[in-house]
Amino acid sequence: MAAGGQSMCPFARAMAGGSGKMPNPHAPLRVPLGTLLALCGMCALAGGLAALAVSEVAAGARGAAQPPGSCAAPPSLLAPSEERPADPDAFARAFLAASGLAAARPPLPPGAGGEAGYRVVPSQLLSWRPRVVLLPGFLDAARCDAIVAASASRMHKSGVAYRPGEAVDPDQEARTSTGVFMASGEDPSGALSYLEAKIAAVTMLPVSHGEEFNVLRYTAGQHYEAHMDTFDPKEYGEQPSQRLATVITYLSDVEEGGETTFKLEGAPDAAGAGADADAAVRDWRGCEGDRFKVKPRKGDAVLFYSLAPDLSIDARALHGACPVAKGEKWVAVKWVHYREFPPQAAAGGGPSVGGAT
Ligand SMILES: O=C(O)CCC(=O)C(=O)O
Repeated sequence: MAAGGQSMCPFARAMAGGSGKMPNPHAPLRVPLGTLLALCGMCALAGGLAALAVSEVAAGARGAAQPPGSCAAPPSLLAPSEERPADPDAFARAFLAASGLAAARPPLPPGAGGEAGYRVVPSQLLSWRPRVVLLPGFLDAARCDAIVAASASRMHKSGVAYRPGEAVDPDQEARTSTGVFMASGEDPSGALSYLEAKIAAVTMLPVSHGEEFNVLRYTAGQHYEAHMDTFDPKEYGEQPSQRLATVITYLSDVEEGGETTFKLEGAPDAAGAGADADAAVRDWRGCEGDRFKVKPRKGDAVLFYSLAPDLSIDARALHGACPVAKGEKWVAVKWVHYREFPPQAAAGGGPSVGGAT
């Protein structure tokens, strides 16, 4: 029992060094992350979320906290009918309050442009080859719906990028979705601006490096063949910048199909080849077999990097959208460059990339 006769949450006990003392905010934090996550699970917060990256508490979280160490049932964080976080920000606040983390390790005074509190973004590292991270419950359902509503009347056939000299094919079948490019300010609900800021915070790539959102809708049978988000200078000519990271936010569930597939995932080298002959792509469109796929779930986001840390193209980032078998799929795609977008004249040229993939 803790000092006041109140039984302590196992999480809080660990934070206090296992002695049952209340946490000392100045004591070094000795809890390994794995233990922290396991104990957090005991406080019934994380539900089915696979892993946790800690980085936010909204300032309001501090006021809303249960006493650190108390293990009262947290507010329900999963919408029961949908089994997803009803509100990612409420999830973050409740996690921080119930865990005692903010009390044990109060946020430090931020620097210029920093945030006053912690940010909590659950994440699952899906792959290193290429680097792919799942962000479950990244966007709440209401904001997903608002983005769909803001874009629905503006959709037109999606385009693809052409190599210099290649003829534009208005009947191309490589990408059969409809879509629209939207600046965040074009969404009157503010949901796109919220999403844009959250993507920037998580990737640590500034908003100024991102293209406009490409909101896409796939109906049954529609797909996007495997492609790269980068523009290989050998095929497309010299580029002033490249898409470094892509964040695909799923705005709807899909009854069947519609997965984002990475056809060279796991290939041992960044050229996409290597020892595994099976890794070679023979079928650019198909999604059969046990290739690595990310299932669309409303509100989840998947972040992947198309460039290696040395900014060379990682061919393993080749990806596509499997045909929707049943239902409808909506996504908001954000491409983020290693230079500001559009690239400034001083950075070596005009905007010859972007607009379509
Ligand atoms: O819809 C998807 O899952 C992938 C979309 C995509 O790869 C793209 O638009 O570049």
